[in-house]
Amino acid sequence: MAQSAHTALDETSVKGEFKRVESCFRNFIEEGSRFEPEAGRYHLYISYACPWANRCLAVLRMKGLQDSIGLSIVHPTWQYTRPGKDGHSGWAFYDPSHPPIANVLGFGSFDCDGCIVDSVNGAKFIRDLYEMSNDTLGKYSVPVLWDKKEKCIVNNESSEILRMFNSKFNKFAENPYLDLCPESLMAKIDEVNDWVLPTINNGVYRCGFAQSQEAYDIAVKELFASLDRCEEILSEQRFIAGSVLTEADIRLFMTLIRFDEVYIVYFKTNKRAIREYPNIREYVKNIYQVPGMAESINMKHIKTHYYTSHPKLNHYAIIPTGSDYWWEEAHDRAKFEKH
Ligand SMILES: N[C@@H](CCC(=O)N[C@@H](CS)C(=O)NCC(=O)O)C(=O)O
Repeated sequence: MAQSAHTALDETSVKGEFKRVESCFRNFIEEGSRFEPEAGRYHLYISYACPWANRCLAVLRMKGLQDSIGLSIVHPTWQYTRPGKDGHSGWAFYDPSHPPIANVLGFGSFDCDGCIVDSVNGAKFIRDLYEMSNDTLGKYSVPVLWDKKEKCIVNNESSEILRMFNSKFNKFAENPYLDLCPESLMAKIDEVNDWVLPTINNGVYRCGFAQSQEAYDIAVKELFASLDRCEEILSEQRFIAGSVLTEADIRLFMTLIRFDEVYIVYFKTNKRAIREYPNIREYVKNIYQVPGMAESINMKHIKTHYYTSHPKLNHYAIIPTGSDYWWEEAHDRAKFEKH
């Protein structure tokens, strides 16, 4: 049955726990399949703010796929998508020269720098793309990987888009030999993802979107137990799945880089800051400084999105100051390399 338009804030259990619903478009780009890897055929829709979409952008840039896969970037502040028809608010497109916009209650003024409009479909909202693809779930999330040939969403699950970008477009990639999922490390990568996803990547959302003290208490305990586990692992090896950079690092990093600026305040994850973990701190700097990453991170969009998009959580859309950008400083992680 088709569900009505909603957002992640509506995905809670009777106990007040945040229960993320699975993505629904799950086709794969594969040689010889309906969706062939072709240069110029696919388009990626992202928000710089969204950690899931940001993974895809980072890997697109790291692999050097900018000339083969198109890109659109939404405004960080959610807007009403069907004003007067339903109360849904979500991702919207603006030209960078468009005057600043307010949150849905009319508070604040947020410019459109860094946005890229939808040159493929001329959509005004991410919701439009889902409706063009006969969506029935009613949740209009990013990332979206779009097929220009069949005019539909191929996939909206970041973990799968990441794997496609890593291996399916090597014919067109500037860095075809960069492999973030080497066969020899696959079991380890999957094992790390298995605890990082529920307790860290989604763990921060389970803290922030909890609607009961009990649900929050469980989530925050699991989150900090996993951060301690990361700190321990990273005291012994350079990257989270071993001695080389993998997909597991990109996935973990996207939560860590948002932590001190957003989650500590907004999602109440204030037991300890990331910059206070000696090894994780250096690790975050290291990943931020790998080629292709820094230009994929837009802290202004990140902060603007969270603090201005959910009036229930931050009515007046005031954005806290935050710290200096410590992740741009030199790191010590090369100490793990054998000389
Ligand atoms: N499982 C999805 C999750 C994506 C997701 O939750 N995206 C959020 C932004 S961080 C979104 O677009 N939410 C829209 C909404 O809640 O309405 C993935 O990893 O791709």
